Amino acid sequence: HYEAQYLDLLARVWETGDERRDRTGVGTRSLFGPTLRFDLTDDRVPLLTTKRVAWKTAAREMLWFLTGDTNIRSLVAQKVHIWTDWPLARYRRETGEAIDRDAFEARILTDDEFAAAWGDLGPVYGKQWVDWDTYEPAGDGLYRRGPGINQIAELVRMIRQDPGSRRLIFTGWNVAQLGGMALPPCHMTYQFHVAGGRLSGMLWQRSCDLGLGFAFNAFSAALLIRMLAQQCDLEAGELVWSAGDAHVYLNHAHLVEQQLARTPRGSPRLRLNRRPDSIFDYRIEDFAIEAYDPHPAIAAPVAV
Ligand code: UFP
Repeated sequence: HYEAQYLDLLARVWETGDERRDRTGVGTRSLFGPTLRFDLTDDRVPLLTTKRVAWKTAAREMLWFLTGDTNIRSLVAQKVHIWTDWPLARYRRETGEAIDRDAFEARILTDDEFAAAWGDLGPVYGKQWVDWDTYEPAGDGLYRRGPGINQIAELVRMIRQDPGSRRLIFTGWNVAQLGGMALPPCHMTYQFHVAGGRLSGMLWQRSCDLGLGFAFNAFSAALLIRMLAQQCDLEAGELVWSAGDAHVYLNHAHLVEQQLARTPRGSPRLRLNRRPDSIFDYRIEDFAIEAYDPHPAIAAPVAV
C-alpha cells in the first residue's frame, strides 16, 4: 500500500529521530532527507487513509495559491482555517488584545480595513508563484518595478513547448522576501519531468510536520501535478516527495500511536470533472475523491 512508506517514515522519525528544541518551543524528533514516491496513474492519489484528511481544505488552499492571494480572508470565507493562527498570533503580540480565534476571523470577514491590516501573510506562496517581483535599472543606480513573473503560467508554457527540458521548475523561495513572510515556504521547490506521455513532479519540502503538514502537502502536490498534466494534455506519472527536515512534534505522540496501530484501507481516486481553460480556472467543484473510506480524523495541535 502506498501509505506504508509514510507510516514507516513516521515510525522511524518517532523512534530514531534526533530529539531537539525547535523554533516553536514544542520540540520535535527529526530526520534529514527522506524521499517517498507515489504512483499517480489511473487517478491514484496519495491521500492518507489511516486518518481522515480534509482534502477539500488542501484543494481550496491550492486554488488560493494559484490566484496569487496572500490574505487569509478568502480562505476564512470558505471556512478554511489553516492559515489563521499566524495572523492571529501577530495580532495578539502587537496589540496585546486577547482576542479569540472566532472573533478574529469574524472581524477579518466583516471589516475591510482590519482584513487588509491583519489578514495578510506577506509575500507567501501565491505572490511568489504567480507574481514574482522583478526590478529594472532606471539609471543613476536606481531600479524600478518591472512586470511580475508568473512562474506557473511560464511552467505550463514550458511543459507544452519543451517537455524534455530540465528546467521545469518553480519555487517559492524568494530569498530577498523571506523576512516579510508569515512563514517561509515549506513546500518550496517543484520540478517536473515528462516521459512516455506522463508528467511527474518532484516536491522538495525543506521542513515537514509529519503529523499534520504531510497529509496536506502530499495531496496538494499530487493535485497540482494532475491539473498541470491535464492542461498540458499529458497523463500524470509519479509524485516524488523529498523533505529536508522531516519531524514529528513531541505533542503528537497520540497521533503517531493511533496511526501506526491502524491498517491503511482502500485506494482512493482523484477525478477531475472538467477541463478548465487554463491552470488558473479550476474551481473546487472540479475535483472529486472516490473510494475514500479512511479511519477517523485525529486532532492534533499545530505548532505556530
Ligand atoms: N509545515 C508543513 N507543511 C506546510 C507548512 C508548514 O509541514 O505546508 F506551511 C510545518 C513544518 C514546520 C512548520 O513544522 O510548519 C514550519 O516551521 P519552520 O519554518 O520553523 O520550519
